[in-house]
Amino acid sequence: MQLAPLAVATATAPTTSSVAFRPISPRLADGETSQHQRDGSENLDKYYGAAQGKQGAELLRALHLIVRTGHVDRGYSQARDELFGEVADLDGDDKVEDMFTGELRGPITDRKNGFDRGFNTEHTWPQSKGATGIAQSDLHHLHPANITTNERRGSLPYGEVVSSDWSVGEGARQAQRGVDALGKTVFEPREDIKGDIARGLLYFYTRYSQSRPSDFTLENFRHELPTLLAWHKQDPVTAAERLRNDAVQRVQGNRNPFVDRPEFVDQIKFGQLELGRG
Ligand SMILES: [Ca+2]
Ligand SMILES: [Ca+2]
Repeated sequence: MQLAPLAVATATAPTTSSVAFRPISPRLADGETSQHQRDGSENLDKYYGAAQGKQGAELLRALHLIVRTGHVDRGYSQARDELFGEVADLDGDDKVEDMFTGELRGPITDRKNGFDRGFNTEHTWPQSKGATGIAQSDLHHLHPANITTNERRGSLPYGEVVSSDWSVGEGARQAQRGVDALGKTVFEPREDIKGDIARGLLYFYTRYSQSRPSDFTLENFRHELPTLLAWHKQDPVTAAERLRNDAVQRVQGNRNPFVDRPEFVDQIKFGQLELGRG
């Protein structure tokens, strides 16, 4: 089903901006729980109130309005500093993981010393495929990454490699490039990040597929979607991912619904959506 034009739905935008998320310490103490756990479900029930009882494209549109409400563009430089200094270092030990293999490096406290230690910022939805403007600095789909590995990924779709031509790391922490079962060149990261990537990309589609930043294309997403739905199940949401969602919300003012409510993925029925042009 085709989504209704955004302008129609805007008039009935939910009042999600009135839901206050209590700011918490940027550095979490040992054993400190996420806001999700600490506040119970009441705040999240309010945040997702307009999505209640909806399914399919209707649910997708409700979530689009929810996640764009209150979303502030901090700018790309500031966003990357927040990424390296806080969002990717919630335990505050100044060590940051390469998203692709889980390799830890430090001390890293901002994008500059991250770069000095060989890490830059991976856009899981590539900049060349539409991560531009506010989407370029949207932390829900950004992760610190080893610069060399990130170059190998380039703007390839994510997928399951069946025949590899390049790899780094071992076992469950291996990242590799190669062809998938359909013969397309894809990039496969370590196991533990697969669900995180899936939820980030499903968020990106929900957030931007109607507003369509410049260069926006569904070229990768169309190919990735079946894999992302599998990865979402295979690597379910962890406490660390919920903490990250809280941290991103503190920085830019919106949340990833698929981290808070993993069941939304099934309820939207992504596989049955008409993804639209591009
Ligand atoms: Ca850390
Ligand atoms: Ca994970």
